[in-house]
Amino acid sequence: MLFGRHTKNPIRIPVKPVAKWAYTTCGYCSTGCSIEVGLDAHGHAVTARGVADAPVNAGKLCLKGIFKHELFTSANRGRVPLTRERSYEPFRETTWGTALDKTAAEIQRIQSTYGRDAFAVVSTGQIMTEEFYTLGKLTRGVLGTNNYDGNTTLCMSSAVSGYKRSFGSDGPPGCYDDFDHTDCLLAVGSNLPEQHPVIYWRLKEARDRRQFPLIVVDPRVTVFAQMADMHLPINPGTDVVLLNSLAHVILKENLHARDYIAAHTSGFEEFSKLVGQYDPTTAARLCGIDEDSIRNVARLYGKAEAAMSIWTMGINQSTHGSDGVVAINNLNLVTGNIGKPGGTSLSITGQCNAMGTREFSSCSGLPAYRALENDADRAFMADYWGVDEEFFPTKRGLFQTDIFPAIETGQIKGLWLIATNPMSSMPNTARIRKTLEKLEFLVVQDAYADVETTQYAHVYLPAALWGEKEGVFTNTERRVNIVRRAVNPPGAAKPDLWIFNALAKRFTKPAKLRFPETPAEVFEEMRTLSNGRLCDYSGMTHGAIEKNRGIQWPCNAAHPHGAPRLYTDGGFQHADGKAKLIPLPFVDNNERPDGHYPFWLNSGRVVEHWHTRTKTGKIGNLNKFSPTPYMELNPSAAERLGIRHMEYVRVVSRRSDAVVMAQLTERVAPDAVFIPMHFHECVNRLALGLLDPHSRQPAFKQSAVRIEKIADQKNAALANLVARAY
Ligand SMILES: Nc1nc2c(c(=O)[nH]1)N[C@H]1C(S)=C(S)[C@@H](COP(=O)(O)OP(=O)(O)OC[C@H]3O[C@@H](n4cnc5c(=O)[nH]c(N)nc54)[C@H](O)[C@@H]3O)O[C@H]1N2
Ligand SMILES: Nc1nc2c(c(=O)[nH]1)N[C@H]1C(S)=C(S)[C@@H](COP(=O)(O)OP(=O)(O)OC[C@H]3O[C@@H](n4cnc5c(=O)[nH]c(N)nc54)[C@H](O)[C@@H]3O)O[C@H]1N2
Ligand code: SF4
Ligand SMILES: [Mo]
Repeated sequence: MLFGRHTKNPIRIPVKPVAKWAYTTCGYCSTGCSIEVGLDAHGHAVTARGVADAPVNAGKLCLKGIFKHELFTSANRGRVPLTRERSYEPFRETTWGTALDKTAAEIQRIQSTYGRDAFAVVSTGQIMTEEFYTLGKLTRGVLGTNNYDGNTTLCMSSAVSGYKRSFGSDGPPGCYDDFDHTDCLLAVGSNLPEQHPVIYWRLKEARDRRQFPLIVVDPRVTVFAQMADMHLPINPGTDVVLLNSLAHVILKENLHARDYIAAHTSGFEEFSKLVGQYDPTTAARLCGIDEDSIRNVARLYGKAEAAMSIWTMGINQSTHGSDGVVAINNLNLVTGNIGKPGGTSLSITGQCNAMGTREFSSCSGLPAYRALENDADRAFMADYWGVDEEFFPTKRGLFQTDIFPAIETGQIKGLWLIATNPMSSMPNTARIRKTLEKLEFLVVQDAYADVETTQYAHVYLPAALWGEKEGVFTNTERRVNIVRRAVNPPGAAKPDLWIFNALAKRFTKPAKLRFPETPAEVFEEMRTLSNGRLCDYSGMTHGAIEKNRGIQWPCNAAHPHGAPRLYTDGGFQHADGKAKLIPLPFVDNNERPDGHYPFWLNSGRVVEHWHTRTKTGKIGNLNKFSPTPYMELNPSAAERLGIRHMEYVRVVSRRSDAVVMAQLTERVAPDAVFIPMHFHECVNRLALGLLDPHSRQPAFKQSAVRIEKIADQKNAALANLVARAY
């Protein structure tokens, strides 16, 4: 097909002969777009398209989705299992039998020598729910280690913790359709147009139709902030102060929903006493938003017929991450904005299946939001799986961010990493490197053989990717959608479900405990055991999910087509059926800029890349738009330091240093810089990552750095190359 000029250098789009379309759900972000992969007559993936009748994306895809099928043939996919005795020796290619026998033997050796909890499992938000459920069964029911967590501790754990504290359970109560009903939208610490482009498209369409006010709270002038009616450039890490102050004004000016508060919440008195201290004048000094703007936003929110809040990592990744979520819930509870069209607290989820792990992986509890701390829940699952109830711990074990220090101190000796790359994604990576060196045994299960963690692995297990296997993902709005197998995995790579099952066979286990082989059989178990729970899948099947292009839980006899919202009747999951209003005193405990380290270091994402770039770094059409580790720096600060646009600079924190290219932009304040998280040996060498006390999530977005000019730009360019070599 020819476009534009037809004679000189015409644009040619090759014809892609599609013989068959395979239905899938995108495996990058949690928007949950339906994608069809186009296969040619030989079964090769040649193109992709958005599914026109899908309720989430109505045919739209962002650029990551458009090029996602290129992953199947991308460089350095793992094709064969690898082993070695010591982590400084070269790997040897081996068979699945040998690799799995060795893994099982090492797990048994470590557990029998040092105790069951000395072997830890850290997984992800990026495999299928059937795989999560099976891994949970293996870990809780067979291995019996309580040190089992996922990278969701870097991502959603503040949202989970905040939902549990406020409503008595995890589970985002709203949906994308709420944009079409709201009269005011507050977006806190979220850059929707870059990180969830198709959710942003839904929001923009709704605003084009109904012109409701959009307020964006972010220290940075993001694309989203530029699209807003009002941008509140908050001081880093002080959102709780702003949110307390909004509640202060709402109560003071009598804009709160008295009847709703009386009928459906507890704790109002202590809550109102605490927010009484956060008058706009006092709050303005702490959070940097002037008092008139605070009053303005509070009035807009309080007077709106329906108002909603969305948030992402600007809230979750903070030392007050869980409190920030609770503060948002408080605001919506006092204004009666939970469970009604356009009135909600909607956490925008990160990874494609961060929701699925929360629902079924047993990481922090037991399947279908069951708790280890609850006797009846333990008894139910013990009976359902056919394991001894005493085998389950009675409270959750270490979070991911506490597992690494426990390796450092020698309490944990072996580690299994599944679809996560902590050598790049954890704060203070130099320390993580040292930590991994200490392990007696590390097994890495990843779709890419070049993932950094393999440098310290004793066994590498090559996994199939999205589209090479089947199963379901749950998106931000609780919609369960399905991925069908489009192509075969490369070489000997296997679906994670197959790997978990094959490993389970190598352990002695109770006679009744079964490990079904197909995703459909596993789904059947999940469906049955979720019956009657908040995340009720009992009315779903794989077939119905595909037919409807996703179904929102709860889906059961009462809601045969799924339900768009939770808590519509004002009943919550705490024992008294009420939601809790929780007072949130603000404690200022971040590492702050000072004379030695005068800049706030902020980090996050760009639209083209996915996390540690194991995937997007290898897709030409994505990588070429953002190939270089860079830093946003305000031109006035640059002038003071004598730094020119596109010069390489050295950024130094109390942990380590990194070389980045300076991009001069007013997007960041004169005392702040922003570095994308995507590059190895870059921003996470610098980040401190203080932990939230409730969720143990790191404050990736608040540390202090200084900037040094580099005289030798040629050498600096080489140092910068190291970070993008992967
Ligand atoms: N293109 C792309 N999309 C993705 C991902 C990806 O890697 N690439 N990853 C997915 C995942 S797992 C996640 S978790 C989401 C993350 O999605 P987002 O949270 O939207 O993305 P981030 O860029 O991490 O951070 C959002 C904003 O938080 C702001 N922020 C920093 N400090 C503060 C603060 O103190 N207060 C407030 N209010 N804001 C602050 C930052 O300036 C930044 O603009 O994106 C998902 N989507
Ligand atoms: N400084 C800073 N650091 C951050 C953040 C930040 O904003 N700033 N954000 C944090 C957040 S929100 C997140 S979610 C984390 C993400 O951190 P990570 O999870 O460590 O990053 P990914 O690159 O997504 O790693 C996923 C790995 O899984 C592999 N993989 C993909 N699909 C499959 C599969 O189906 N099976 C298997 N076995 N492997 C697969 C990929 O190849 C990749 O190596 O980073 C955190 N780190
Ligand atoms: S918005 Fe998210 S789910 Fe949709 S195509 Fe882009 S990366 Fe995939
Ligand atoms: Mo995330």
